[in-house]
Amino acid sequence: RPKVFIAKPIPVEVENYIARHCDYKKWEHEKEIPREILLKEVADCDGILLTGHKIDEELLSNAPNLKIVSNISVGYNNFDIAAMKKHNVMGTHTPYVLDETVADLVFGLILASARRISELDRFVKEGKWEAGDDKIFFGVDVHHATIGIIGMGRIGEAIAKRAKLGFDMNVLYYNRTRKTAFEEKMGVKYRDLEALLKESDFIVLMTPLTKETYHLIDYKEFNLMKKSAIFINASRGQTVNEEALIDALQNKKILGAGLDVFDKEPIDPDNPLLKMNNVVTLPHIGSATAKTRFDMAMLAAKNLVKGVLGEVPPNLVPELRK
Ligand code: 8YV
Repeated sequence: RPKVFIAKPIPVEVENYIARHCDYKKWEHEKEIPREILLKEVADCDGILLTGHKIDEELLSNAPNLKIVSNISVGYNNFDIAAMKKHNVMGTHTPYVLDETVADLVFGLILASARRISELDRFVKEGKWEAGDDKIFFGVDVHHATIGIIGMGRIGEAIAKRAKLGFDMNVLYYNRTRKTAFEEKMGVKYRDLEALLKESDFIVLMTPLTKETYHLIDYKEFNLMKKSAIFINASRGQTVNEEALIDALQNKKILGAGLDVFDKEPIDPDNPLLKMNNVVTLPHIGSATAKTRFDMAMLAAKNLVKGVLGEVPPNLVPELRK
């Protein structure tokens, strides 16, 4: 039977599925597995199930039997694709099952930022609410505003649908490739990045992290945004230059931000973003509902089992398809 290593806790049903096909060992603790232990555990494995751990030359040359790394996540910027090709190791991710859940969270960030929900929740709980002029609570409208979505993949489309059908927004998008069928179906409009940044009230970054999208949003891009713009990121922290974001917020180049992801996660407690009332911060919870995380783990397990049995798994990442 193939040998696999499960590098993070998963639901028991998913573990039972793996047990039907493989011998396995697992990391059972909530705290992340230390790198040295991971390296040791995978040395004789045919497959690994994990989320976000770096898959690089060091790990791959340490695991000569490895056939597949199955990521429980849609993003796979933890894969060194060149090294995986060299070692002939397959890599899979979990598309589709989290799209709607992440899109919901993006709208949570949009609403929380625009209507200052987190800030005013703290205000009420701190006993500061007094009768009188309530102008101090004013926010900005989401409905009918212009939203610019950068990265019109599966999740981008789910956000666009909510924006259009739920909030009657003017929806702009920027993407590597134009999606004309989706434009026609949903009434969304393509813009180049510069035009999108200039026109949008809400700018949503929803692109995978690649060499091309690293620091896609930098000083120059923040300078193009409206002073009233709200910036939302639920993709990866490194798609934006965090120093430029902090500068834009400190110097009032934009109105606010809603952030689920950061340059360094967990974020340093002394990061200036944590001191700003106009910034909503979340601990990378885009896909974090029990159902969606279950579906992601099960999909990843199915990919893993296919891979260790020598078959082509359904969600092989595009860069590793033959
Ligand atoms: C993570 C994500 O997988 O899917 C992704 O790309 O960023 C998340 O869903 C999640 O943080 C796993 O714990």
